Formats: sequence, structure tokens, C-alpha cells
Amino acid sequence: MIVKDIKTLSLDERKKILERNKINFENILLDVLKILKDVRERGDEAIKYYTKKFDNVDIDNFIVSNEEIEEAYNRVDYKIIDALERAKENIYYFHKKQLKQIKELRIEKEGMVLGQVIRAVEKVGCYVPGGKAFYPSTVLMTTIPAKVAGCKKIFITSPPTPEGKGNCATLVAGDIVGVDRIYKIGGVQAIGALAYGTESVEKVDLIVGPGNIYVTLAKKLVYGDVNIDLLAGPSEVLIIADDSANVNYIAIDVIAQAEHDPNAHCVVLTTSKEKAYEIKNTIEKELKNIKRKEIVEKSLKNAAILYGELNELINFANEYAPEHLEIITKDPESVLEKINNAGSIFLGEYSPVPVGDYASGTNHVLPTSGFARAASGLSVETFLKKITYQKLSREGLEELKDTIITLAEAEGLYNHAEAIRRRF
Ligand code: HSO
Ligand code: ZN
Repeated sequence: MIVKDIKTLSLDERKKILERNKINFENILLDVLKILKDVRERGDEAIKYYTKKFDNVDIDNFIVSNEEIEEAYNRVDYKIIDALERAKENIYYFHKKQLKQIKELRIEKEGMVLGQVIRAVEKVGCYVPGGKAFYPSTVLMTTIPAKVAGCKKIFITSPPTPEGKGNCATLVAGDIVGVDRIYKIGGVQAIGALAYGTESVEKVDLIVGPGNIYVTLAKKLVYGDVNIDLLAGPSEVLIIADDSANVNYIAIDVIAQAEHDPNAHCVVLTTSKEKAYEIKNTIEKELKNIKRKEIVEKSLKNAAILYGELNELINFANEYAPEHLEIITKDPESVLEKINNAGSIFLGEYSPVPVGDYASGTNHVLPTSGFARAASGLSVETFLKKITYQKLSREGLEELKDTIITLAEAEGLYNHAEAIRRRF
């Protein structure tokens, strides 16, 4: 964890922080391609093979049965079920409001009607990570926006447990939302199955959800056969704090982010040099007795605490384009106005990232690794398509006739020109 005056960062140091822990994927790209090809050619046989190879279980039927779901309910604490229900309510609420904001369009102008209708993607596959940890919250975050958008078929896929079952909380979360089917398939083979379809897995139109580097690369490679949401890498937080911020809150928020993954990335930007060192000391003190210490310590090796003037910090934050941005200053809304790039923003000392991870209602599937410069997190819009249309009267077409004919002939497309000319 480095502590430094932001002005004195060398170009290399700055670059290293901005790049996070970039994973070099060239060396695994071929493996991923090979698995995808195999799934496309051999379908279920290939899924069985890779499930045995990577998840270490023999599974004949990848579709979770109703009995399995019932059994899952018996094993999940009622408190967790209640919490999932409550979170579901808030996530529904926010995403329904999002839907209301999305309007169709119809314009009448000089003999033309121009418009845009909105339709839901029909079939969606939601990847929910498993393996190291299970994320029922990700079930809610990926499936609820799809439900709100009106997708006809929503499937979940998640790696099997060592017993060849679905994770109980994941199954219950899926059932609470009312998804159409849950598959016990993980990794590249899951992405391949959803993208191409197999005997037991229905091909989808859109694949969403986070995963490890293999899953992410697989999504990248099937893009075009299907649509995808975004490529999510290791989770990250950037915190902007002034001298009013509570050091203990910042310390635990950094640790909370770091516990995700040894490659998770944390940056704290503060207006006060003393605060910067206080934050470092507080984090180090806390480290002595926390859970998931090993992961946190590894991830904090790459953390940075920088101090400088607020405007410099804001510029840095915009360049970093964090997945999660916490703004803990006297007037966080005024900082928000100057933020161009971030996945989701958490304002003030009572809005730590876990609020959005689980229960405020905003989505937690967000762009990482600086991708927030160009993309948004998951939302209802991810599951919608805009289809444009036009209707011209004879007069409307006459008005545009010469323009179209000139451009068509300039491109050598004489039959395009003729399609216009013939109507007059
Ligand atoms: N922070 C993660 C989401 C998550 N946190 C799930 C807890 N569970 C990526 O936004
Ligand atoms: Zn989280």
C-alpha cells in the first residue's frame, strides 16, 4: 500500500495504479477457444467432460429439478430468505423506475413519420459465479432487470457444488425471482452452452453476469453470436474523502472491497496528508483481526492512498473510472457533478458500497478496469432493444427523392436509386 502526494507520482506509478492488476489473457485465449469449439460441436457431451475436468463432478442432468429447489429451501436459513425478499423488492422498485424513464419515440415531419419502438430481448442467460464463493445477490441483480424489461425466458447458470448440486442460496434466489430454468454449469462451458445451445441447454440471445477471467474471455469470444452485457474484471473501489471523513469508515470500506479477491483494487484519494497516513495506520491496525485476512492482505499490496487538492483528486478519479466510487466529503453532491466516469457512486458516510452490492436497489454488475469510461452497469436497458421505423407519404418521399438517388448512384448502387425512381 503506497501513500503519496498525488503531485509527486511518477508516470510509471500513475500508470500502475490506473492499470490495476491487469491480467494477461493471451496465454489462456486458446484454451478458452478450444472449449467453446468443443461445446459447439459436441454439446452436452462436452459440458459433461469439462464439468468433470474443472468442477470434479459427474453430472448427467444439468437442469436443476423442482425437488432440488424444494430441498434448497429446507437448507437455507429463513433469515436469508427474508433478506433476499427485501432486497428483491428494492431492486424491483429501482429498475421499474428505470423502465418508466425509457420512452418510445414518434415524430411527424414533412410527410414522414419517424419512430422508435422498444422491445425486450427474448431469451437471456445469467451467469452467476460459484467456485470460490456463491453469490445469490448476483442472481437478483441479473434476473430482476430482465424480468422488469419483459424478457420471455430467463435462465441462470452457475457452477455445481462438489456434490454435483446447485448452491442452495443461489437456487432459492432464482426461485424467488421466478426464473425459467437453472443450470448447474460453470465456466467457459456454460457460456458456450448458452451461446450455441446444446441438447439440454437452450440457446439464448443475451448473456449477462460477472465471472472469472475464463468466463469473461468466453463472453468476449461469443459476442456476435449473442449479445453480452459487459466484461467485468476484479472488483474495485475508489474513495474520495476530505478532512471531514471518518477514518474508521474509510478503513473498513477499503478492507470490505479487498476481501472480494486477491486482485481486487482499492484507491483512496484524500485532501489531507494527515488523513492519508491515519487511513493507512487504521487499515493496518484492523488487519490484525479481520476475517478473510489472507485475501485482504494480498489485495491491499496493490492499494494506493494519495493526497492532494480536491480538483486533482477528481481528475484522477475520472481517469481511473472506478467500478465503485465513494465520495465522503462535506458536500458530496458537488463532487458528483464533476464525475464523468464511474460504475456506481456512493455519496456520504452512510452509503458504503455493500449498500449497493445488496439492497438499496441499484445494480451491482458494473464496469471495471476503467471500462466505466465507455460503458454503464447492468440496467433495464441492457435487456431492451430499440427498433426504429419510418412511414413516408408520396410527398414525403418526393421531398427526399433526389438526395437518395444522388447518394445511391455515388455508391454505385443503381438499383437502390431505381427503387426510388420507379415510384414516380
Ligand atoms: N461488489 C461486487 C458485488 C458483490 N458484492 C456481490 C458482494 N456480493 C461487484 O460489484
Ligand atoms: Zn462487493
